[in-house]
Amino acid sequence: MRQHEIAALFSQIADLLEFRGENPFRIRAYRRAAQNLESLTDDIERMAAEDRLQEIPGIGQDLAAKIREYVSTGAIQAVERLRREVPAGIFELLEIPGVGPKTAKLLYERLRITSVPQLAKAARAHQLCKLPGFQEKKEHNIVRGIRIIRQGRERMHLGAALALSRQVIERLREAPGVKRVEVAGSLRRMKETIGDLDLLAASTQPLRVMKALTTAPFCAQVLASGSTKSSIMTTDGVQVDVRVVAPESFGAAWQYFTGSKEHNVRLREMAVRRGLKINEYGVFRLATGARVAGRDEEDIYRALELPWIPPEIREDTGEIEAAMQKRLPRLLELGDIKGDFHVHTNRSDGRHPLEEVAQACKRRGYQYAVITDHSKSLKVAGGLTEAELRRLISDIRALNGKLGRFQLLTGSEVDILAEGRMDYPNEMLAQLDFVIGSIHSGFKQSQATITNRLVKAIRNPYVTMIAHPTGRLLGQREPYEVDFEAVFQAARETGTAMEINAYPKRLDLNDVAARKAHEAGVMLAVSTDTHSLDQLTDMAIGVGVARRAWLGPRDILNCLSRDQLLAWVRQKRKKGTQNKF
Ligand code: DGT
Ligand code: CA
Ligand code: CA
Ligand code: ZN
Repeated sequence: MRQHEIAALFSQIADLLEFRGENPFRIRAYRRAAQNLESLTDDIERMAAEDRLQEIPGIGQDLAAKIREYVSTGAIQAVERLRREVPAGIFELLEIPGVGPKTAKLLYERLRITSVPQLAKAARAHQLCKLPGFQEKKEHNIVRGIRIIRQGRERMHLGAALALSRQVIERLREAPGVKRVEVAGSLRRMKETIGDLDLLAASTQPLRVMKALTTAPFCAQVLASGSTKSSIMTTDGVQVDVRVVAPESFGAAWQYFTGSKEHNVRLREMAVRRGLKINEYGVFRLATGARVAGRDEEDIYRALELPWIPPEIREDTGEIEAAMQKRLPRLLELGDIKGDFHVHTNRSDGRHPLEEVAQACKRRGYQYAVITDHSKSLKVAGGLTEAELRRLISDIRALNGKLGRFQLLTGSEVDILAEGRMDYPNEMLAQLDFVIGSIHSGFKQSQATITNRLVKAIRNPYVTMIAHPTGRLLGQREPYEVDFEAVFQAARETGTAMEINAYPKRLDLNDVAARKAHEAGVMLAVSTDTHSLDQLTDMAIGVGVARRAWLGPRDILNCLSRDQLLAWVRQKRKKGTQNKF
C-alpha cells in the first residue's frame, strides 16, 4: 500500500513544481512516476530492499533515491522543502475541483489569492473572469468547486456516519443503567449526508451515560455536558449529540429527535387539532395534561390515528397523507435483495480474485451475483479485452459448477463511449447474462450530448442496466447534466433498469431521482459497485436510498429470482432485436 502514499507525494511534487512554473519535463516525469506507482502490483518496500526500484518504468536514480528515503524515514525532504516555499493555503486551493497548479499560480500572482475564502470572494466580485485566459465558465466552475468542497467538509457521508455510530453506540451500551441506545436524526432517516450524529439513550442514570461519552477514546472535545444532553467533537471532527431520557419517554424522544423537522411540524399541527400536545416527553391531552403516549414510538403515531411511518420517508413529502389514507408503501428491506448486479474482481480494478468474490457473495445469502469488470477502453481501470472477457466467462461457468445453489452470472460494466456506442460489439454483449452501461468519460459534455449517449445505450437491446446514471461523487464531483425525463422514458419503454449505486460517495441515482424514475415507470436496481469485499455490505446503504425513494420489492430488479431476472433480460433483447423499440 505504501506505493500509493509515494505516488501521492510525487503528484504533489509535480503540482508544486508546476505552481512555481518549473521545467515541464521534470513535472511530467513526476506525474508519470506517480501513475506507474499507482498501478504497481509488486510490493514497493520489497523492491526497495532488493534494489529493484529502477525496474519500474519512469523511475530513475533520482526518484529511486526518494522512494528509498520515504521507505526508510516516512518522509521525503525535497517535498518538505517545496512545501515550505509555497504559501500554505495553496494546498487547500488545489483541492478545489477546477483549480489545478496553473490556475493556482495565476490566482496567486495576479490576485495574491492564498486561501479558499479569498478565492470565493474574488469569484463573487467577478474578478476571476478578468484574468488572462479565464472565461466566465471557468469562474463558474470554481464557484461550484468551492461549494462541493464545503459540502464535503461540513457533512459526512452516510457510510462514515454509520460506522461512527456503531462505535459510539457500543461505548454507550457499556454504561451502567443503560436500557437502550438508538440512532436518531438524519442518520436514522438514512439521508445521504449527515450534519451531526444524534443518539438517544434510555437510562435511569443519565450521568453515567454522559461520562461514557465524554471519556471515550474518540472524544476530542466536550462541547456541552449536562444530564439530558451532551455534545462532543470526535477526533475526526464530527459532532455527536447524545440525549438521555427516562424509559417512559423513550418513544416520544426517539420520534422527536428523528425528525425531520418538517415531518414533526405536521404531526404537531395534527395533534393540536385533536386537542393533544406532542413533544419529546410524550403525547398529552391539552385540557388535562394527562399523558396518552410516550414509551413506544408506534403509540405516538397511534395517538394521531396514524400507522407507524418508516423514518426514511419522514420528510413531509406525502407520507403523512399516505399514512392517513392507509396507503403507505411496503418499503424495500435488505432481506428482499436476491443478488448484486455490480461487482468487480482483480481482473479489472477490483482487489480480489474471482473465487473469493464468489464465496463472499454466496456468504451473504444471495441467489446470484453478476461479475461486472470494466470494458476495454477503460484502461486506467484495467478494462478487459474481448479475449480476456471470453476467458472470464468460461472461468465463471467452470466455477459455477462448484458453487451449488448460489450462481455467478456473467456480465460486464461496459463504457458508453463518447457518441453513445458501447465499448464491445453486440456479438460480445450477447454472450453475457447481464450488461451494465456506464459513463466514465466526457463528464463536461452538454446536457443534450450526455442525454443522447444515455438514451442510445438504453436503446441497445443488450444493455440491462445503466450504472450511476448521473456520475456524481459527493464532495468531489457534481452530477453531469441529464434530461431525466428523456432517459426515464427510454428506460421504461425498453425495459432497462436504472441503478441506485450504493457506494456511499455515489448514491446515484439519489433518493429524489430514484423516486422520479419509479413514478415514470422505470425498474430500479440496488447494487454495490464492489471493488473490495467489505463494500458488499454497502447494500444496506443502497436499500436506505431505495426506501427514501418510497420503493418496495416489486420496484427493484434484484428482488427477482435468478430465473425471473434472466427472463427479464431476454425479454428486452427479444424486443430490441426485433426492432420493437
Ligand atoms: P443533520 O444533522 O443536519 O444531518 O440533520 P438532522 O435532521 O439530524 O438535524 P439535527 O441534528 O439538527 O436535529 C435532529 C432532529 O431533532 C431533527 O431532525 C428534528 C429534531 N429537532 C432538532 N431541533 C429541533 C427544533 O428546533 N424543532 C423541532 N421541531 N425539531 C427539532
Ligand atoms: Ca443530526
Ligand atoms: Ca443534532
Ligand atoms: Zn463499477
